[in-house]
Amino acid sequence: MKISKIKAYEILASGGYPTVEVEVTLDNGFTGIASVPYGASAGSHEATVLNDEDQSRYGGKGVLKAINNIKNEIFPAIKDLDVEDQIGLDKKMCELDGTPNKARLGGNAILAVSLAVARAVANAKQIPLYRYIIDTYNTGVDLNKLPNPMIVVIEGGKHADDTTDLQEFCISAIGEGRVSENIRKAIESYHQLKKVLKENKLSTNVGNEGAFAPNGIPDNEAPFKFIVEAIKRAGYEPGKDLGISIDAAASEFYEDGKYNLKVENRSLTPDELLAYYESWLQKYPIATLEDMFFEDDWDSWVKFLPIASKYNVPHIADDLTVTNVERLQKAIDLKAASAILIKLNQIGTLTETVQCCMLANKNGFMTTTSHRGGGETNDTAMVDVAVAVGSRFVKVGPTRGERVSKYNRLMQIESEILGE
Ligand code: 2PG
Ligand code: MG
Repeated sequence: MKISKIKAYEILASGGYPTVEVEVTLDNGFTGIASVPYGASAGSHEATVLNDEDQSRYGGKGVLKAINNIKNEIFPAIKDLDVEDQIGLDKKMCELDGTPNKARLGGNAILAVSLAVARAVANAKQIPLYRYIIDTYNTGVDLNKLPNPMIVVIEGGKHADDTTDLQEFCISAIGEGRVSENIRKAIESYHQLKKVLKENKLSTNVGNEGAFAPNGIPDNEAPFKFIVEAIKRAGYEPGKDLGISIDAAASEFYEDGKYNLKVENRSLTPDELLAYYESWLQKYPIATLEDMFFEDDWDSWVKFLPIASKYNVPHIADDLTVTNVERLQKAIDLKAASAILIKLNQIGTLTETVQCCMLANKNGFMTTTSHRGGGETNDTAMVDVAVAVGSRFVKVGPTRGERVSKYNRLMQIESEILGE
């Protein structure tokens, strides 16, 4: 099978700026469509999102350069390749780009093609995308254990104004049972959270990811209390059925060796912040922690891991590792983290994403596959990847079409696997 045609064009992502969508047609007539998201609090080591920088269109955020790169460079370079060799095809695009972070052709251009090709081949074989990924990379996953929801319910940081310094507070399903039931439990708790916030005279407007962004919140600790209350009111047991996951996205409030907690009007040293975090671990049913320190503050990551581990809580690396096997290997060697967040567009090809997950699995690092906060699309490939590599969680917001499409895909996969 070879590619006979590639269409590439701009579509709008949920943040209101354009992103790349690609439709690949194979010589047997089968097609695959894919689009890519972008982050709001993107790590500095991520693959490049190539924007036009033409101020006359979308404030410089158009993606026509990336689209032209697909048409004029990528398509000619891959059109004679065997599309069933996804690994070779992704490698070819990386070589063609020639930079360590896909800065020349754009990570957005390369990833859209990588995923659209995989979809087209899966369609040609008449198998679901997750099945194609399992077969292509021999992931050896146990499909009896599907990823559980990690639902963002309160957001702050770069995702919303005048609320917590920490970027995300999530409800994670930690009990056994069907994924669709676990989604229900977490979402019912989210509905209760709305009432709890209102009773506390806090706004229930939502942020980038469809989670509540309560203005006037007193400190970064308050969300824990509200979420515990919400889980109980929904009729579930905090710490048993559902736990709390947080993503500090600490790079966003780090400056010159200090962590500035604006909402609390204080600036903490890494050691003071670490002690603050430990007090939360003692008090609240925390399921996972993510990016609790700045993306290059390796010392604090290393110091913090034994503390998180003492409470059996995985510390997930996101901006620290950016779905990149080299940075993941460093985190493994230094014992800086115990889990990794997976975002396809941080690295820019399907193959590199799956290879990163395989390295994580081999080293006992739990994976959580995640949406993006800046602009998401209705593409659900991240869920198929999560299923195919055996991620423990998928992290996605609770409302808005581009978010619920991910949970809906997960429930569809569950139903398909159960033969319903
Ligand atoms: C994160 C993500 C997703 P962004 O930090 O985990 O929630 O945010 O896409 O803005 O980097
Ligand atoms: Mg993060």
